[in-house]
Amino acid sequence: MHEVVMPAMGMAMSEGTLLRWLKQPGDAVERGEEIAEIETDKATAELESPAAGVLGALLVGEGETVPTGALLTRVLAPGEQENGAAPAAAANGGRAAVAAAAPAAAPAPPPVAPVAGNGTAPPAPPRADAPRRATGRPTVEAVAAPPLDPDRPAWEEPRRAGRGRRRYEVVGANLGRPGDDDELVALELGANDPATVAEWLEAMALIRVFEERAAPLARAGKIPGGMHSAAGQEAVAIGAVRALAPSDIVTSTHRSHHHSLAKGLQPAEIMAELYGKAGGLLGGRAGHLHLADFSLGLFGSNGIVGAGLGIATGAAVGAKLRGRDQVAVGFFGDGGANTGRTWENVNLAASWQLPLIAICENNLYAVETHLAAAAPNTTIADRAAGFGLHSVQVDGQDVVAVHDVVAEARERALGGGGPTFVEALTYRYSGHTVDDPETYREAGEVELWRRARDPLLRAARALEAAGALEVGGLDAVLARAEATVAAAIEFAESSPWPDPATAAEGVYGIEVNLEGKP
Ligand SMILES: Cc1ncc(C[n+]2csc(CCOP(=O)(O)OP(=O)(O)O)c2C)c(N)n1
Repeated sequence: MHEVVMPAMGMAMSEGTLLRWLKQPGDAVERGEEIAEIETDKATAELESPAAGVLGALLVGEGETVPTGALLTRVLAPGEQENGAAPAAAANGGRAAVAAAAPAAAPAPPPVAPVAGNGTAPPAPPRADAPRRATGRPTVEAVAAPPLDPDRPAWEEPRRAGRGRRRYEVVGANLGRPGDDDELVALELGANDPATVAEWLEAMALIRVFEERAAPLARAGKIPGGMHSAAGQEAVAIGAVRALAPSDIVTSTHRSHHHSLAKGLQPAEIMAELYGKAGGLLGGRAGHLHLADFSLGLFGSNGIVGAGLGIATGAAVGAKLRGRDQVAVGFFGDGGANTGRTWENVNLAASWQLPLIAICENNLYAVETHLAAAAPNTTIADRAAGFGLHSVQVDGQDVVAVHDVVAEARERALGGGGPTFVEALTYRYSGHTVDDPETYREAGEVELWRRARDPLLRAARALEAAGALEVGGLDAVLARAEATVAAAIEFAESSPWPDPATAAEGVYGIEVNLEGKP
């Protein structure tokens, strides 16, 4: 017989909480197999069986805090009885055993909920009687992996998040991939003023029209160097940036127009920049991979996947060292979330409690690779939670939900509560670039998202219901955006080409003698 006690995981640890039993009395266990989750004031950990055998009575209930050294259960040899052991109540200072040793008397297993993730319903709300974690983080909830359906491609199957625990917050309804019969659902305005949300709709419409009018110009070669359209992802950019102060820092990705427009760049200066014209934001030298305006707090789009988050982390270090009321937001994609540097930054931000908001736009694809083909745990917010920072999975097609999550994250950061990780479930309507033949998506997939999840339609529907937009008023909103984008294209067309004599200007940080003369 082997006794399992609450371990002392540090010199200062005097007690620990038993969060959840992973095994029940009578269950066969292997040596090293996890039998319970425990929590100290510093960490959550799995408790392993000290030997192979059969689990005895559970002497401590879920959610109970006991001193280190307190007997939790025993591992018995097959056929061995617990009768000869010291009475459990005496061993634990009068606490009664919580379950009998016989399997028939074991408590019913906790209810299961579907795992949250793309393509499934969000987990059921936490059980009312579930133990609260001492740290105030989200309640631990049991989830179960659904059975795999051999007739469906592997990547369509939602994956189990973590080890059956939900360590992140879920915000918003209608998350992830729509079902075939899903209908569009208006978003909830919550405490937000309808007039404010109406402005967000105008801003999202501008992004949509900008992308849709720029795409054929890129295909026609007017915009050189390709183009990554963010059509479909407008709510992530507008929801997030509208929750920031103008002085907050934003870093973008290769898919950069929505972030840049949200942060205040003008459509005409972006369009002329994409054309490579002198009237562009950076004189036609930057293109869409280097859109930056430090005066707006836009610290650049970036051609290196995942690199923008590092710049945002640096900005967050700067804000903290200077004691500024400022946060930094780093956007990246699900592909970016599969790079090591992303997690180095998340870990650093969590360790140093930086005012960083890391926003992963999970649009399901990195070029042609579906997320599930690249990572077994497709719930990126769950991965992030393992780094010990507040992590949220939000409906990225709901501008209000994104706004509210980022506003709360900003408040948390400025209050000294450290960084937040946000996984926004979204979708790109275009291919990876606008020239992408898109052979990797199922027929009808894009239409399904447009019909059932479109962020503009969902906002418009809510505003109509609130009386802040006349029924069918989205057409007028889009018409205004069309006029603005048409003027931007006209500006880009009529802008001169950069003077070749200025080609080296702005390229070097120090003066360089290009002619090689002394
Ligand atoms: C470090 C690095 N690796 C690979 C690439 C090539 N590349 C450009 S975009 C991209 C996919 C990025 O996917 P994701 O981060 O999900 O963003 P999305 O394109 O979906 O917005 C890749 C692999 C790159 N630019 N940088």
